[in-house]
Amino acid sequence: MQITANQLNLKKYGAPETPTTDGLSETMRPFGRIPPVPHGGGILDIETPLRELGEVDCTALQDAILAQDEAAWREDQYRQEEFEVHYDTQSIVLVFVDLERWPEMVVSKEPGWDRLADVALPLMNDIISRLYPPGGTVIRAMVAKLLAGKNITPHVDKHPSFHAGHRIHVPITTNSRVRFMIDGQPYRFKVGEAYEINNQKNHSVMNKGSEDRITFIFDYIPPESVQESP
Ligand SMILES: O=C(O)CCC(=O)C(=O)O
Ligand SMILES: [Fe+2]
Repeated sequence: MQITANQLNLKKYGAPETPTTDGLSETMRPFGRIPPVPHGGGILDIETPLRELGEVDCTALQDAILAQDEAAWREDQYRQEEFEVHYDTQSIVLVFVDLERWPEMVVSKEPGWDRLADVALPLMNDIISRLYPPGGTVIRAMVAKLLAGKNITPHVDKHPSFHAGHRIHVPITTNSRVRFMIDGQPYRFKVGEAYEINNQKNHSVMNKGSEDRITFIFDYIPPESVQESP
């Protein structure tokens, strides 16, 4: 699919002069102004704490993430400043949705896009095309590092944008002392597999290990929640 400049609405980095496909496939159209989620709709409940999505090949993304320097991890402080529970994390953000304009979906490219999109897009496309209805929108994509010995305290993701889609986790590094808790149950996520977490249930993460834990996370809104304006 070709995205033209006037379909883009990149608040921070400006629209490109020339039309670009940005490497997107039919399964994803991350940028642009998408009509609002219909009133009373847009709530998606996966009705289970966790869905195991099976094996994925994350080696290229893993290599690219592990090659990032300290500056990349410090470039974007928004998540840890805005969300208290993420205080002990660092992130590299590729795509983010403007929370203030929700339910209008204004999605922007963030600095992590240029760093990681070439390897993150094929992985997202693979997962979406195999497991979810195509033609929706990725509204967030980021790499989240939970520092050694630190926690993400129990919370429910509150903003309505967190309830409109699927939150997918792809572990990049972990250790035997990392636990992901959802609705009171502990889980150990494996590198080489992907998971969908139910972020409407109480969840938290503990990293009691001596190594940082790194996960690639993206939010996919399927097309049923994205209705065209009349
Ligand atoms: O594992 C993480 O870094 C984030 C976990 C979380 O709170 C979420 O995905 O909503
Ligand atoms: Fe969360």
